[in-house]
Amino acid sequence: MIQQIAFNPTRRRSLAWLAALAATVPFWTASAAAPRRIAVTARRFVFTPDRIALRKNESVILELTALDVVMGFSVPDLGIRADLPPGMKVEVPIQAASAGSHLFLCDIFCGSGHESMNGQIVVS
Ligand SMILES: [Cu+2]
Repeated sequence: MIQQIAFNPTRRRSLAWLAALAATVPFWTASAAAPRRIAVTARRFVFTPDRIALRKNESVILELTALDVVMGFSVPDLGIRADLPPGMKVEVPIQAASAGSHLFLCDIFCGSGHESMNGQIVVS
């Protein structure tokens, strides 16, 4: 017995629609991806790490914790700053639109040595 499959334009349209929908799935998952989290500690007179590498347009959350006294965290190029009360995790979202190197620093005087308390965010 030979079964004949008739051309069904409605079915063909629904398959095309499904294929188009499936093609968008990677974009959904990319945009819904959770931001990468990077833990950063601050203590007199150093940030650890003092070099943070990001990809351009990558969505990142810095989890900043001061270990001893009140510190400030500032990235002037990116318009970012936060107070860091000791022992409290402070989340700072960051996303750099262009490649380059951006200085970050402590902007609250925390003792002799404060002036050299800085690091680099390197975006590639
Ligand atoms: Cu300081």
